Amino acid sequence: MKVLVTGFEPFGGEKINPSWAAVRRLPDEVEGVEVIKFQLPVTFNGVRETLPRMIVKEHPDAVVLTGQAGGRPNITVERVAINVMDSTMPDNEGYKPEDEPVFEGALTAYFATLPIKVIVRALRKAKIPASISNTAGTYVCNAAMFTALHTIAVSGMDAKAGFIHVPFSHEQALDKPRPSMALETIEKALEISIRTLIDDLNRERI
Ligand code: PCA
Repeated sequence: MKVLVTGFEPFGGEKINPSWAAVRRLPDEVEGVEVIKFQLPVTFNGVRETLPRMIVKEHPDAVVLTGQAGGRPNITVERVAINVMDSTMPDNEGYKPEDEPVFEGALTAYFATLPIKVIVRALRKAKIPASISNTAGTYVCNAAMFTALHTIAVSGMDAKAGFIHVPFSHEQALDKPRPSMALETIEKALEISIRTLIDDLNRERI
């Protein structure tokens, strides 16, 4: 089995993005499952071009996308991606879409196909604050989640996909009064999420 895990490059004037900073430190193999790590650009066009190519090429059993949700105090596992790009903050290419679809003619929304509640329970059992989020926003993270779920749906693949948002790291919060989490904890949270997902896939396939 193979799991594709992505994080994002920095954006919004930050020097790091804790999602990629944590993903790049993950092991290359978890419970005998290959972990492919990939850094995504924070651009609406970049994710819509890169992700479908990666998913079709790697043909993973699951896709775990991660991104920074600055201001959120805990790990949030997203429930839904919507077919909208709407942003007042430009992406890293200066693009600021208003009320545009991620993919013209596609469904209004896709639910995550990861076992989101099982993941949240596993994180909380490990004493890591985590909850379900019912919105991934309308910026690049939502577009990436929508793109992954749409790609899997239209190509008829049997892969699970979803998105995990992580807070600012302590290092990022040094100069601003915002909630933050240790990068080590974020990394541990992602590893637990991947383990939980693999256990779930194994159970389903017995
Ligand atoms: N967070 C942004 C995009 C990239 C990232 O890490 C978001 O939540 O949309």
